[in-house]
Amino acid sequence: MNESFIGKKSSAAGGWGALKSCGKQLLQSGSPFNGARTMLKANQPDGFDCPGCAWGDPEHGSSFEFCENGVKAVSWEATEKRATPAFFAKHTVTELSKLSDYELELNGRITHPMRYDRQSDTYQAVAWEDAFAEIGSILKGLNTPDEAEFYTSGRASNEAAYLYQLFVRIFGTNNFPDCSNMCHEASGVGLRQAIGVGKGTVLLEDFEKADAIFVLGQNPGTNHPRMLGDLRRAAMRGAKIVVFNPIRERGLERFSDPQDKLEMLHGGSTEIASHYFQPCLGGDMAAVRGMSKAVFAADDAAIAKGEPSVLDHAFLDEHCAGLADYRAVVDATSWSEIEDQSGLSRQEIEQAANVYLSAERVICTWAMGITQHLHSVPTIREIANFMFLRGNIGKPGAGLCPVRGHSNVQGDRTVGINEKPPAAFLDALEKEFGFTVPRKHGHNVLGAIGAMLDGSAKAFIGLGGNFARATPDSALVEKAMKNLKLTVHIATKPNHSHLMPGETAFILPCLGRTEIDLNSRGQSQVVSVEDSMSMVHGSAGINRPASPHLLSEVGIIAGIAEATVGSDIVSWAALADDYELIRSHIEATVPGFTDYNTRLRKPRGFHLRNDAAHREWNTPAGKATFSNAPLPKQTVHQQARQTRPASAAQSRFALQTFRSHDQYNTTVYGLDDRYRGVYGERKVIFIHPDDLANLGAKAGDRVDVICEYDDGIERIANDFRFVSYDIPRGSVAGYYPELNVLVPLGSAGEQSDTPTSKSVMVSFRPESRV
Ligand SMILES: Nc1nc2c(c(=O)[nH]1)N[C@H]1C(S)=C(S)[C@@H](COP(=O)(O)OP(=O)(O)OC[C@H]3O[C@@H](n4cnc5c(=O)[nH]c(N)nc54)[C@H](O)[C@@H]3O)O[C@H]1N2
Ligand SMILES: Nc1nc2c(c(=O)[nH]1)N[C@H]1C(S)=C(S)[C@@H](COP(=O)(O)OP(=O)(O)OC[C@H]3O[C@@H](n4cnc5c(=O)[nH]c(N)nc54)[C@H](O)[C@@H]3O)O[C@H]1N2
Ligand SMILES: [Mo]
Repeated sequence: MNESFIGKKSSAAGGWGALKSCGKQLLQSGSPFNGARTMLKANQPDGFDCPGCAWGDPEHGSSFEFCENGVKAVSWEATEKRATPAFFAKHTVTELSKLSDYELELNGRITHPMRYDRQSDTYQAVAWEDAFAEIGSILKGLNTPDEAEFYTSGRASNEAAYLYQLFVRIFGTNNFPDCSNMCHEASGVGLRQAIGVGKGTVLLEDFEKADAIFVLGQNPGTNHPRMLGDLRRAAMRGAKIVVFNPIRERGLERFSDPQDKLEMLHGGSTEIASHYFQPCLGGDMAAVRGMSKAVFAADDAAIAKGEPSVLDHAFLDEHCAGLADYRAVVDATSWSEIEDQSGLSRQEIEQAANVYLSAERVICTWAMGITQHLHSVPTIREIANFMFLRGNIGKPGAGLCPVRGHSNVQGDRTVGINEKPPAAFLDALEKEFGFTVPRKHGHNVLGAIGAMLDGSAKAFIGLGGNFARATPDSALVEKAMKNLKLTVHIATKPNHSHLMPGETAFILPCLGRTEIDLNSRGQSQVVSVEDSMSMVHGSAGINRPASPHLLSEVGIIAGIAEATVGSDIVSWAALADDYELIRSHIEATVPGFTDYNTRLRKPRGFHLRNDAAHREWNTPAGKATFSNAPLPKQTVHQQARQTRPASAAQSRFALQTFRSHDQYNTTVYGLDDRYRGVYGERKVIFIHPDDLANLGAKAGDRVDVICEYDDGIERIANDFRFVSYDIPRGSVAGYYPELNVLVPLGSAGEQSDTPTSKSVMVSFRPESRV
């Protein structure tokens, strides 16, 4: 047995460890000076938007506004390494398929458009015009436009995304599988029902005013490190930070801000969470309901004593619908049900509720720990219910804040990447461009996979991303992709999806965010993005393109569009040559973009109005609407616990698949997870020491992980190793994408259709090879 991959956890997130890692990353990029110069332009008014995450930028930027993971994302793109035609000629696709995600992307930036040659099993350089012509001719030859799937990953700019949806709708389909289907879909669905808009209601400034911040199902130390700076400032001025996370995440415990010179000099750090609760996987709806129960109880007690109500009756009376029904369902939910499902004690939940009750202004943030479950939509509704009780929405320092993932995933949706587009948007498109817009709803991610599996989908175009690795049931999706007539990937670096070529297959390399995008007049073009706080701002690259043969994403989409639908309705070349024209079309068809081109020139851009933040409710009731759903009958965690195995070794667990500190989704930067004390190994399972003992196993033991989902398909992830960890009993955790083979396609969130990547029932068996 070898436990050498288990090491010391960082004592605090950030600090010198983060700076050291930045230095290492810049050196690895092959051009540390260039890298450092590039970073100084990240999230600055005249620079590019950091492709790392969707956290907002402050009004008064510090001299640098980036983080360790921003450095990783940027130096990964600004690498000197190149995947040239010579590289592709040397390695067959079959050979490349055997590489890990990490090894594959290490080969660097793709330099030429490439076409798959089946005979030699290699990708070979192709002229742009030939690629466009062939793609256009295959798309035109389909029986119906609905046989094509148009995927978007959330890094695409507003301009690229808008042009893409326009092309696809002129072509004739609403098939827009989107990375957000696997991400914050439940937040959009739940919030639209509750408050009439599927986005968060807070601004960055609200974090300076909140008395309490509840952070649910999110690991900002790794995934939104700049958010830690805002949480740290809040903690330092005495705001309470209440965390709900089954895992004790380092960044939520202590943080040393690399941007604070004094803290760095003295080796100090700041405590972030004032309260840290560890619910079982999927137990949050019960935990939040418990807090509401405690709030109602406190209200009853106050009234009995002749004291003022603790609820915000002015808000509830004027702005809310459905309070009585909600109260009834809360009363009907027993404490024992709540304790059993959440895994938290009544005392703990009451303690959290007391923080809520003593705060005038509360923000609630959340991410994938909330959105990737079966009952994510009801959970998000429950969070909204809880926040309504004391009017914590639409006032300074308070509100709902789903923290988005990809840097422009929110913007892509705003400008029309949507398989179920609102009628008003389609009407506007029809009016602006004068064509008949397809009205039939299209495919989301699971819909697209279904169509690929049953053979009704024939073509896949990916605007960025790594579809085959990010989706569930990797093995099935791989087979389905290879059966397609056409696969096209618009990408910066090679990834596994490129290695599942359809009958005809292309990789089309594009400029990255950090690179200068020149038009035919030699002018540098600016794109725009929207962050989690609905701020829209410009982004202009500063580096020389990785290869003279690259086109911008907009240029590539324009090329495919021209070859497929011609230029009668839209002059693609003209739009690709002047992004201001694209923005004028956005202004004419999407609400909120008045004077887009002018306002984009302002240093921090502009804010898209959020009606709910102004207490205007675009819901059917015209009010902020309470839900009254019962708790789920059983979470996967409860089911796992209640299954009685023949022997302890066959016990079942609820598995969540999350991110290590050294990855960006399917892009793996390195093999360490410093904050969790794991080094040089990604195939690990975090498990409670007592569960480990019960299995008769030890830390470091090798196991196969078996999915226990009843659809007759065998799903096994081989050769993982146990890490003993502070995690609730019955819940286990490991990394995505290595564990995606276990996530069943058939298990998707109610109403959100999001794969349930945070609750997969599994068991273990000693690794079969030994
Ligand atoms: N460096 C870096 N930054 C990123 C990304 C990246 O991969 N790397 N990805 C980007 C993207 S696309 C996204 S969507 C975001 C993702 O940001 P996160 O949502 O922070 O990502 P995950 O690693 O999936 O972490 C989920 C967290 O939720 C907790 N959790 C899991 N299940 C539950 C549950 O049932 N209840 C509760 N309360 N907690 C739970 C986990 O323990 C973990 O701390 O980050 C974005 N930023
Ligand atoms: N099991 C499990 N599965 C999950 C998740 C999970 O937590 N657990 N999380 C889900 C979530 S939240 C998300 S958002 C999805 C992510 O799914 P995707 O967005 O599809 O995946 P990424 O890994 O972000 O995409 C990486 C690829 O994007 C390309 N790329 C990078 N920069 C650019 C660029 O500027 N332009 C273009 N055109 N391409 C570029 C590179 O070639 C790189 O290989 O995965 C989901 N899948
Ligand atoms: Mo995401």
